[in-house]
Amino acid sequence: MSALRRGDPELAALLDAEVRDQNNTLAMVASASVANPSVLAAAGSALANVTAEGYPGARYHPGAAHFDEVERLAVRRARKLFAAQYANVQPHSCSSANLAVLAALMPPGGTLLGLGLDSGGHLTHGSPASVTGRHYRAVAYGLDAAGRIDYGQVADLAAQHRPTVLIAGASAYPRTLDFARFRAIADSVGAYLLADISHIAGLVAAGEHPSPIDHAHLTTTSTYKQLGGPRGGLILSGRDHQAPGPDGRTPLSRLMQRAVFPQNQGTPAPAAIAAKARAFALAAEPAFARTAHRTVTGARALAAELERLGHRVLTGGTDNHMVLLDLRETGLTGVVAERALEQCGILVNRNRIPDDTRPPLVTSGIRLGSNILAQRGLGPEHMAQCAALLHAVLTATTPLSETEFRIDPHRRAHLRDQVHALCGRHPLPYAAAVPSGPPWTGAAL
Ligand code: DSN
Repeated sequence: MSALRRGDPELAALLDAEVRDQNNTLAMVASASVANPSVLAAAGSALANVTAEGYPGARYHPGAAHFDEVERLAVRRARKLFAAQYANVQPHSCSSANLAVLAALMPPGGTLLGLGLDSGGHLTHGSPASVTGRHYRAVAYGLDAAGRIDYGQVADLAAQHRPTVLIAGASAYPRTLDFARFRAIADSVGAYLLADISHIAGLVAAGEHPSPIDHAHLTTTSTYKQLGGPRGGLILSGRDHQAPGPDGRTPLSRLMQRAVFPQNQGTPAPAAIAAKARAFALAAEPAFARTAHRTVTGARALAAELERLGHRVLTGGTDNHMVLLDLRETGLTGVVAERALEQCGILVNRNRIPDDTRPPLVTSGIRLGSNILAQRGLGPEHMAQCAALLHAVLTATTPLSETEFRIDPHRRAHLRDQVHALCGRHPLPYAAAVPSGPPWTGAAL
């Protein structure tokens, strides 16, 4: 950063402002976590200068001796962290990992069964907006009346459609996933089970959520949502790593090696792989487990407090880090709530709720997450204050349309000061390294 500040002050000022804003903003985006400075250092290291396709010991370029060792280290650490038999650390994201897995297991036109996007599924689980919904015959399962995954429906749809791949995983689902039950359904129709744990990987690593590794044939995850790692993805496999692929012969682990490179990606990102190695080591430390516990207990307390304040919490609570709010009774849309909160220094994201009639850019709900709160040291004992701030902003917001609103400027400034003060008492680990600069003004002001 010193070199950047000297050589390109314009860019450096923007990056320093980003750190200051992150530090002074209460980020509750459920799909985000904060990377340790040592992870950021690895991600910005000179390994980024290495171009080397292939795998350790079998590259298509010279000069990869250190990268080979780094990739082996990342694989070893990933396997140990998740008690897996197989790991591929090269996917550039979990979406890339999912596309690689699906392409390896199914020809175009094959059938996959995944949680519908409107029920909290992910784009790559068969949404029509993704190639997974266009290249495959995607069937969606959904939720029951209580907002929980309807396992009976999953079993019925599996029996009816005989999918090649069943996906267990979600982007907006606050309850525990029953991987054993998913596997029993997959086995009943001879399907492969893919577990996408992008949102809960940190909880799985820390033992705060049951692990899918030995239930699913393959498990995928992103490395930044909850692991505090770099932008990137990971493929894992447990007891089924040598189970045969669709040809009846090739072990799944070998299939995955080819699926990532050369079938779906070219050159890996060596510095990102180094950063993954660092993040996996940190995630194995006791401090990470303590943070994961705080993440879950904090989310539970936040959900309870928001309910007490009269908000409608989907499923009535949470088992993980995520709290979903149905805003329909408040008169606010998801986008209005998101923008009003951002103006007061709180980051959450708009989210569709089951049977939402509003489009994805508007929505009738918001999704909150406790990952970064817990990383700042904010646990259950702080959630009454966090919920009060959320409540104060939402009740101070007057909707003018589905996308426009008004908040009294004095009230907004007062709330922003309160958020700022809370953040100041619980700073992010790297914030002190950044020179002071103009005070935070709020991105949407
Ligand atoms: N999948 C998106 C989310 O859940 O927010 C971004 O990673």
